Amino acid sequence: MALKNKYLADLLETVKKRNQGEPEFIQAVTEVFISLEPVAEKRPDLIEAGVFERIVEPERQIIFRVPWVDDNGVTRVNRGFRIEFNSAIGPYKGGLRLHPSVYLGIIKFLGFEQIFKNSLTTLPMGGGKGGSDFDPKGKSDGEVMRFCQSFMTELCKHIGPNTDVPAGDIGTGGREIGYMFGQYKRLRNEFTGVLTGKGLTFGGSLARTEATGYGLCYYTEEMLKANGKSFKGQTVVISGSGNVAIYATQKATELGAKVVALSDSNGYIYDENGIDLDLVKQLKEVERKRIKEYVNVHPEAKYTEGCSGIWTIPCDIALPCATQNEIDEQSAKTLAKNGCYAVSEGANMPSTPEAIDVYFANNMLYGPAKAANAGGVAVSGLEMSQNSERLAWTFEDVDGRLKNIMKEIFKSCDEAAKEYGCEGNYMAGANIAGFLKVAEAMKAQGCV
Ligand code: NDP
Ligand code: 2IT
Repeated sequence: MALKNKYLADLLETVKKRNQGEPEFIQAVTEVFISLEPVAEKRPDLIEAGVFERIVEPERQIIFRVPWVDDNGVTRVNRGFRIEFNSAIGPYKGGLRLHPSVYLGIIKFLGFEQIFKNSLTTLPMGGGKGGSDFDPKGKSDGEVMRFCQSFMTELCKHIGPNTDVPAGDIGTGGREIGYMFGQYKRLRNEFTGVLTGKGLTFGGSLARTEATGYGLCYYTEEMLKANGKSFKGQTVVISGSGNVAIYATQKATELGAKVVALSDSNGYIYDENGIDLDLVKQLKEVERKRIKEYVNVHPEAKYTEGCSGIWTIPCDIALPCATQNEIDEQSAKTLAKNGCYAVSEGANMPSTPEAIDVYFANNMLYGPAKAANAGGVAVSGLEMSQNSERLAWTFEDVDGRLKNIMKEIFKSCDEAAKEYGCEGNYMAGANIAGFLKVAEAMKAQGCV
């Protein structure tokens, strides 16, 4: 799909020139600009205030060396990033990704999307993202700790509970957040809510671990309900087997669905009886093993090498919860051909633009990442509230608030889509609703 609005088309050319070699970032900006065409037509005041030009340029980009010593005494060097993208509606907020594929373009696409996602949560959080090309896989706890301490030694100069509040993402879970929090506290001599996703004994929120997966299912259930459907009795395929995938499996099952597949970057398992989630939790959360080990306990299930094959499994609903661009045009066509009628995104930008075109061409329901996976950062926002008032809320309280927030997010997407003439296109609705709040704040605060 090409941009028809000349102003946005010209600006996109500038963005492309300025950010060469960062295809994921260009992909994210292009999608948002296409959605914002009716806004640019209706709101010349936002163009006059330079909001579109400013929102595609990070407020600050921090890139740093992360040296650490491995278990053999050898010095290793990784690259650390923190992109402080937009602080119009609150302190920068967003996760830290630790994965060998991390480079500037990945962190910028994630930070850019975080602006709109955080705006949709209704909570006061700006957009940011960070991470490193460090690979925690196969490293000892000691190596991970030394990396995290070195990473935080630089990062602590740039973050703070009212400035920038990082959290987890791929490769960054409770263990990593714990090591980073300990180092921040030691260096700054401050016990503050500077990170979210903390352990429950030192300021973490109940239900943060579950929040992204649960929130994805709450959002998806709202979308299904609005279209006369529900999870009940449906067959669901979920990619990944990390934090988001595990708790999406749990909630989808609770809501009456049967989840039949999970994956990791090596391959996927298919269990037609429904996934044994206790086993997956033991393998992934406790033993840090590969998903293929599942078939050692359940020989009736099938393991297949290669992760993209998971989309050939017939299902009613697909929940991609692994990584960016994991569903391409061909996989989307296969899903549609096999009768899948809804795709809702736990991962960030898991569908290529061509895949999204296939969803719309086949009248599938499409829950876009910025809205559908916002439950994680929403509960991070609730963790910040609890830290500020030095109180801890119950699981039921946090989960109840999460459910309401996901309902509100769906409503915002639905209403914005209707108001701007694209009813049922929740991607456009999410981009428009998320953008407008930030844009009003940027305009009101002047040219900063
Ligand atoms: P985890 O590290 O817990 O799990 C990631 C899962 O995705 C693993 O199963 C991993 O397999 C798989 N995966 C990662 N990279 C690739 C790849 N290049 N190809 C195939 N599979 C891959 O991360 P999360 O569950 O936290 O994150 C999953 C997705 O959800 C990400 O897109 C993240 O940005 C997004 N997200 C996370 C939130 C959170 O709160 N954690 C909030 C909102 C979105 P393997 O073990 O083989 O690497
Ligand atoms: O992509 C995301 O929204 C996250 N990784 C969670 C961010 C957060 O600050 O909790």
